[in-house]
Amino acid sequence: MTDQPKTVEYKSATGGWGSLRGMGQTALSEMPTPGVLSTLLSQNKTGGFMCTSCAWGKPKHPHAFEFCENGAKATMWELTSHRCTPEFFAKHSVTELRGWSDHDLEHEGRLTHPMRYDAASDHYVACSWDEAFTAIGAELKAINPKTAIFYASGRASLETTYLYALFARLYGHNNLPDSSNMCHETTSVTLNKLIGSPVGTCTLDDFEECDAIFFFGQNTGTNSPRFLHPLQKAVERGCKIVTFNPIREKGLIEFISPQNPAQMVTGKGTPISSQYLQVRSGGDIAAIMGLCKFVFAEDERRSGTLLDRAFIAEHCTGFDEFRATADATSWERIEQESGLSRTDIEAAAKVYVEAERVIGVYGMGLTQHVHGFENIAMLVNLLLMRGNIGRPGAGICPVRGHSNVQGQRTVGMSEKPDLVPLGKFAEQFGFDPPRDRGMTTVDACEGILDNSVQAFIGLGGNFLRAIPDQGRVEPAWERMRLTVQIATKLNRNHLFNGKTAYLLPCLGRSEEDLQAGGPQTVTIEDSFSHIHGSLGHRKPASEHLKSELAIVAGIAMATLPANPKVRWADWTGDYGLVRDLIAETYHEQFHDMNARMFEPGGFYRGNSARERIWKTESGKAGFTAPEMLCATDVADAEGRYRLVTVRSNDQFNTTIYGYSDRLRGIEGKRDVVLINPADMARAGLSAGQRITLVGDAEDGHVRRIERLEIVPFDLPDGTIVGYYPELNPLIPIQHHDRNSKTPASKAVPVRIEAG
Ligand SMILES: Nc1nc2c(c(=O)[nH]1)N[C@H]1C(S)=C(S)[C@@H](COP(=O)(O)OP(=O)(O)OC[C@H]3O[C@@H](n4cnc5c(=O)[nH]c(N)nc54)[C@H](O)[C@@H]3O)O[C@H]1N2
Ligand SMILES: Nc1nc2c(c(=O)[nH]1)N[C@H]1C(S)=C(S)[C@@H](COP(=O)(O)OP(=O)(O)OC[C@H]3O[C@@H](n4cnc5c(=O)[nH]c(N)nc54)[C@H](O)[C@@H]3O)O[C@H]1N2
Ligand SMILES: [Mo]
Repeated sequence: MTDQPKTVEYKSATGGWGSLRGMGQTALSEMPTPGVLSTLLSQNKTGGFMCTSCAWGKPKHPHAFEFCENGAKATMWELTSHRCTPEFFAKHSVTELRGWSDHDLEHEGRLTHPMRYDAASDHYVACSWDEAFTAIGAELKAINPKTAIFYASGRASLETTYLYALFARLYGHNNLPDSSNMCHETTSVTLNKLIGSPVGTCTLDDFEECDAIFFFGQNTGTNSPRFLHPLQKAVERGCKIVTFNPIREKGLIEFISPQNPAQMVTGKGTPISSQYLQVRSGGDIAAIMGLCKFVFAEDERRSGTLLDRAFIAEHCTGFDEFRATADATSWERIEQESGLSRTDIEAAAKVYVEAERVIGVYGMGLTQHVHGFENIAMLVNLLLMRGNIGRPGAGICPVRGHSNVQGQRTVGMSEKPDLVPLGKFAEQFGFDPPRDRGMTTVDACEGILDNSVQAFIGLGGNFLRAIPDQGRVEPAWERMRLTVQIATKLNRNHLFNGKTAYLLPCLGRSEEDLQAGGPQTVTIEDSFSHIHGSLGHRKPASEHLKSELAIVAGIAMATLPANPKVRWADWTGDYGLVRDLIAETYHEQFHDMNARMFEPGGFYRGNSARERIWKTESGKAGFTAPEMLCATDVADAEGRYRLVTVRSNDQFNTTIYGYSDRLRGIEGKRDVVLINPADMARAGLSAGQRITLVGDAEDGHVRRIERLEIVPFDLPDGTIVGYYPELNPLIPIQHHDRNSKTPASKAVPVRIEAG
């Protein structure tokens, strides 16, 4: 082959001066209000406010700067000096704003007034809070509660979320999907079934004791950069990190700590992964099967001393079936499905075998697949073989997304009634909660498409932009009777409105929340089940804002009949009363919540699986014998690619801070498709060429995105990459994890057409 195009990449390490420049660019663009530095210095520290970016743990002994490039961007984005006012909405019609990019919409700044959508003029107009609450209450009273969706994007506090879910149940439904339904719901369902805990078993301390970390499909450098510090420390004390990811993500290759002057000056960072395996998207079941096969073989060679047989006998079910499946799986198929060589997989497995304590880390690369359940189940298998769950320095560690997404599920934000203490709610609030299963995100989309959903309330987020099959759901959205969005900034979802529609502006977490009882604290739960108090100190962006809790209470009061046990006004005045309610409902985990919420490092609500108490049906931890080796159910075919949708280093989900994906070497654009040079040659494509991506699900729906630029990139054959949310219209709604219904945003079947 002649003249293969050079693949694009970032030449420096993660962190370093690049990350400081990244923060500087956001500061220039947002011109944050004065005092932002002191806010940043209190970020993620006891008595300060908890970052609204990712859910990574907050250590007991924080760094001077306990924030990262992307946490700083999130804070500056919230504390922008730009304002999106009624005058702005008078100038621009809603239809006109649909032509704006995600970045430009949010860049208008903080929403300042409650707004009502006026269909006659196609403009948002300012209204009073009273008007909004009364109109929303009247609409909710007029419809069947089972046709309403109460969505939450995982930021709102434990207090607000607890009341929001209570409101839904008092009103009459369990339709409580949250962003977790597009994210780690695969984790909640899989881990709950297999180890009896819907969340990970590790805490931050485990990273100080582990000998090896196996990393699957989580982009640390961009999505949880504070995790780079414990990883760096682990490597420095000899821990081995083995990574499985189709993309060579910079953060997992080399890190320069901005807190380390020597590294900053020399530009020499710490190598992170000792081995990096570029698995095909959807190839992890096969790859982990290969790891397990090697462990079995090695166990035989060592006369049965390698597996933790005592642990397996006492604590596990399904081992023999799993072993039989592993034995029956050929290396040939493993190599074909994973795209990795047996030699490389065996070298990785040697690290597992030599390590006394192993942690398995993962993110969206495992959860967002049609067989996401089996992806995670295979990682559980690998860990269980040597008793790597439920002892110090070992465990399973899903890296959560939104800063309180895990906590929202903990305090009742769930469509699955069996996961919620409904009996306790009944007793505390004197009512009969609905017991039927509510809608997930996918169910909600289907209900909007078939017109059975009448109302949608969004407690934050950008639902319509984050879901799959956006091109189909957008036109159906406007058939709803009522849509309500509680938000800090304008986004695309706000431009699609039901017959009655309100946009309600709320305080951000960094802002002072002053209520009748004085300034209020809120709480959040991090990825490690630690609960932290968060106190905002900044002056609110507008005097017309209300807190999320006050908005939820306002709508609830306008909707529900009076009930002496349900004291919305008192709760709004003093969030401590809500924490007392949480402590009463979830006594074991949240007792004395008010007293404990400012414990350094947060208070731990515990995890039974960590103690090897398995709250599963069998009372044991489960091995799984997967029926397939490939995490997608769309067969390979000539010209069909597996599209992976990912985040850049310059976005938080649908919030696009800017157009610099520095860590992948892509600057100034997001309308790209990354593809490897060999695939380019086979398809006759050249760098810079504009192509069309076409959905290839063969379900009768046309899905196309035009004018995407081809960028040569180091990737496995057949795996191509593009950005979320721009490519969401290509994802079929039925392309979701079979067990949890988490949309499969990875390994989406597509074809490439010229032009
Ligand atoms: N700055 C910033 N931080 C964030 C977010 C953000 O948008 N910006 N979002 C937050 C949220 S809500 C979430 S859920 C998390 C998401 O954080 P991640 O879990 O890191 O999610 P993605 O950005 O989707 O990246 C998925 C990774 O999986 C890899 N991958 C894709 N397919 C496969 C596969 O089949 N197998 C394997 N092994 N790997 C695969 C991709 O190459 C990529 O590195 O981050 C949170 N933190
Ligand atoms: N193709 C593809 N699709 C995906 C994913 C993917 O990897 N690929 N990832 C999925 C994942 S993991 C997730 S979590 C979802 C994310 O889906 P969402 O959580 O729904 O989306 P966000 O982009 O986080 O929401 C951004 C909006 O939240 C509002 N907001 C910001 N701060 C606050 C606040 O403090 N309070 C309130 N009330 N509002 C606030 C702002 O108006 C902002 O525009 O997307 C999913 N969709
Ligand atoms: Mo997420």
